[in-house]
Amino acid sequence: MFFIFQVKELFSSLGSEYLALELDQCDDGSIIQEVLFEMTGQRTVPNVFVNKTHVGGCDKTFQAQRDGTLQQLLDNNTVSYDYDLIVIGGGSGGLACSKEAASLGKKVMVLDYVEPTPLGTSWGLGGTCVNVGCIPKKLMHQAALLGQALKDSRKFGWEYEEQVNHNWDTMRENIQDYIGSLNWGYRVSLRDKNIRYENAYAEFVEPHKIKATNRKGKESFYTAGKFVVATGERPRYLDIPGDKEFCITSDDLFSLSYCPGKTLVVGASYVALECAGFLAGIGLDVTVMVRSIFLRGFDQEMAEKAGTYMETHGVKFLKKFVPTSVEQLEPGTPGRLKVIAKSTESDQVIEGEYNTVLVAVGRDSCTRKIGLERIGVKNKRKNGKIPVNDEEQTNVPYVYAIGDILDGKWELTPVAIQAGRLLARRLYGDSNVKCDYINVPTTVFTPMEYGCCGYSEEKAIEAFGAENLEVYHTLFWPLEWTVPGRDNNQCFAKIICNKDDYERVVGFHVLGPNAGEITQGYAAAMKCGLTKEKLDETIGIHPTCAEVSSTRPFGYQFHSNVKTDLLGMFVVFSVFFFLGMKTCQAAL
Ligand code: FAD
Ligand code: NA7
Repeated sequence: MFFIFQVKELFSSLGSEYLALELDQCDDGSIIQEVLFEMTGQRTVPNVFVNKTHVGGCDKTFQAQRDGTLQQLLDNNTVSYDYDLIVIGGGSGGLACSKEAASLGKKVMVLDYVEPTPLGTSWGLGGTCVNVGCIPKKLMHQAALLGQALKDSRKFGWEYEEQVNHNWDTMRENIQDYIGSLNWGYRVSLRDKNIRYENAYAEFVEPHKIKATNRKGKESFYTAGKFVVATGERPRYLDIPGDKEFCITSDDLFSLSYCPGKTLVVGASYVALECAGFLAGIGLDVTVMVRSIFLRGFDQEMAEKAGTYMETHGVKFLKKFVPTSVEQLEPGTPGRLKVIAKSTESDQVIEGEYNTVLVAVGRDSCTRKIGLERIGVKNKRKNGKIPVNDEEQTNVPYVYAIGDILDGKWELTPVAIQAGRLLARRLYGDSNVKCDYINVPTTVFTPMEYGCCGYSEEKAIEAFGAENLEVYHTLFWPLEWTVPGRDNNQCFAKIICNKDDYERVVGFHVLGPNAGEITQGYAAAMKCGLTKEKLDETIGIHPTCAEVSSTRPFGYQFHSNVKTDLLGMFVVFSVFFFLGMKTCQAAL
């Protein structure tokens, strides 16, 4: 009975209709059993047929499900679908997957719909990265870097009399124009590939079928053999009085029609720190309210240094506080807001006045209102994330998921793109290459950029044990910073090596200018199995920051004066002796 139950459960979860003939309840059950034995050589139940093809008992049915043949048999049903593939979500992952599937000759539809923020902000095709993520963020970071470059330029001989000011409207308009051109480009590329694009909200209504509701509320229904869910995430709110009425999120910031003025940023992860960094960089008065630590999940030594650099460069921090209410004192663009916050460690209550409050306290997966439960796709109750196997397949075999909504995977554009492309190639090409989620590089674009690949020191200790790790680190001074006299001994790099495995580099971390450009190269080397020895053998490019680990081995400092070198080394050595887990091969 248990096996029969299991098989029924399987077909239910696949959303497949089935007919169950209970032999013990049929008058001629024993005759049918004999006929089945003659036909299939199997007398036991369940005895499963799909579209007239014999599959077998419970084990064989589950085996067929695992190797995909069950799905093929189900797909061979005479049912014909409107599309081979429907992709829900036209962001980084969804666009990459749909374009690849179309290139492989499939009939594809993409649906993308942006629900406006509580303040009414909306945007075009392309998803988070292009509209309200990586692209505007990096461009505004660049605006801040240019401000710093202006300051440096006098030391390089540039003379100018006029007072230099930053104009928010000019920056926003030019960035939004560029984004508009990208939105247009995506639409054109979908059309060029004969992909049907609908600007409509999609939800599953029954197996293999979605409802699409457009901006005017018009409903249409479409079916497909396979579905890819790539609906991404949206900013979370604080759930305190006044947050949705008066606060903005990153979804509003980049197209804000006025300069935000004196700003409170709530949250301390990368979205929060990056936004705080560039707002301060363009000259605004910025405070960050930090509940506990900087950059949860990242290497904490690096995170602390990135935060400290911000602190010494004009960003204020309210540490160990959380807001409890936001009240409007005066409407306007910007208006005036009063924020009340309480300490996480004592009864202390504080209040402050700001023009803008930017909430960056995490993001929620857009998976709760898309009818997953109607077709049996499981998602995590806590965060809505969708668990998938190593082929991005959900528990319902014809439904796949990619990008930010995946459980336990990286929330990064290149990861979503890679997963989407490879998935389409596996489904419709003859590839079996899976997305490799290990050693994914990333960069936090704080004023001092932080690039990393592989394990943080904390995670490496958990994975390998402190006694099996060698951690090399160095402070460095970019050549370009010397003449303008910018901070010495602030840029920092470290590598974490597994002593048990030929000192293989399992973690790379760098804090300094162009950290993203540097980290990308190290990521490739780590993919090839980089070891400390190979790193030492590699000749650097001089004078660059990337040579930090090559021209001089880790533990050395360069372009710095002896006094601060010694001080830096003393600090490093103190940490080493205190914690008893780091090795620094220092020499001058
Ligand atoms: P998304 O790009 O979010 O696309 C999902 C799309 O689906 C959206 O357009 C959404 O509106 C739509 N949608 C949702 N539900 C439905 C539905 N039911 N029907 C139709 N359409 C729907 N990553 C980096 O790699 N580098 C960075 O520097 C970086 N910076 C970032 C900065 C910020 C401020 C933020 C918020 C994110 C940043 N990211 C960065 C992360 C990156 O943007 C995401 O990892 C990436 O966009 C995820 O792609 P996706 O395809 O999973 O989802
Ligand atoms: P994260 O990485 O989920 O971080 C959330 C941050 O917000 C973190 O610093 C939290 O502090 C803080 N937080 C969470 N809730 C609160 C409340 N109630 N009050 C104050 N502070 C709070 O979110 P991000 O938005 O930065 O990034 C999410 C992803 O989006 C990221 O991976 C990118 O790919 C894009 P904590 O450390 O928990 O104390």
